[in-house]
Amino acid sequence: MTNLAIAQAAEAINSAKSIVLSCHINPDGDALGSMLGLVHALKALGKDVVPVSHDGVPDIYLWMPGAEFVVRDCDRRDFDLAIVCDTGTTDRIGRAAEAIKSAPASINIDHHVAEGDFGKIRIVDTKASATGELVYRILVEMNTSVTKSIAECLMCAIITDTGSFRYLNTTAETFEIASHLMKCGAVPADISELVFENRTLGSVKLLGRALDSLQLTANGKVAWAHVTAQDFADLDAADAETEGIVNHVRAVRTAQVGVLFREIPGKKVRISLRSREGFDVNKVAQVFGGGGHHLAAGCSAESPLVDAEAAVIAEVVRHLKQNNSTETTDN
Ligand SMILES: [Mn+2]
Repeated sequence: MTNLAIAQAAEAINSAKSIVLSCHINPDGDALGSMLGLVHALKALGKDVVPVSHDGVPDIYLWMPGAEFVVRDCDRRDFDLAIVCDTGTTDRIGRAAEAIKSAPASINIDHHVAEGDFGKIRIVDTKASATGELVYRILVEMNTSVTKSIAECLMCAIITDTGSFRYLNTTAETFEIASHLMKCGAVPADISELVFENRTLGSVKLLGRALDSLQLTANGKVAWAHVTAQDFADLDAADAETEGIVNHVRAVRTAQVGVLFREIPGKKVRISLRSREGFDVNKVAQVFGGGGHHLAAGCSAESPLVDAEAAVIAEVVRHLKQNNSTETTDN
């Protein structure tokens, strides 16, 4: 990504009258925060703006300023410009795809590793901690005044994707941007509480079930756990309520990789992978048709839970062995 692309994006936004925006399915704080941060800026410019999220706005993000503008579907095909946040492919935006594809101009704003090639203008930087950082850079280019609403949306994007500034993707620039957002009215403590300490009872109990199932393999280097369809039924909980559980799995001292399996009714298994520096979980996720980042990735499998577990853990162990043999050769 270049400064030229940012200038082109600002130009495309300035010349468009109607703009459709979208983000990936099962949206997280970064997907929604970056999309809504833009929405506020575009509305202030008098643009006709429609943000579309296939899965709407999950409960824990409903406080976000502008959440009320988000629609789950859009029949219009008359937009001048389409903007997709936090994914590079229209395969991951669900029902928004047709409206997005119909616009003559398009911008992709993303930080995922090689996730597609959507967008005539591509603001893609895998070193950005969050898509929200890239949105911030565009707003600066546009001389947008960062209102409290914009600041809260972008702060939420950064807080969620950096695990509250703890993950390796956090850079000096992340703090510089966050510092400015705070001066513009976003309070990180409030946002953290709204996002991380705002769990349903079912969600906290699911954490208990998952941790109870935790197992170690490969001399403790791989920690893995699951939530079964029975757990979801017993606790009347949904898959969205498993968010963040995988981080507890990886927290085991010896674990280089943490994996959480969720058995979704209908025989589908969703898998989240987290690693420490030195192990690229994106490579494992890609083997199963998924993707993400080096330290955080996901995929799914259409097989019974035990089979999905066996296949994914075997692949993780295989990559672990490969890593170790590369290290030995390098020495
Ligand atoms: Mn993101």
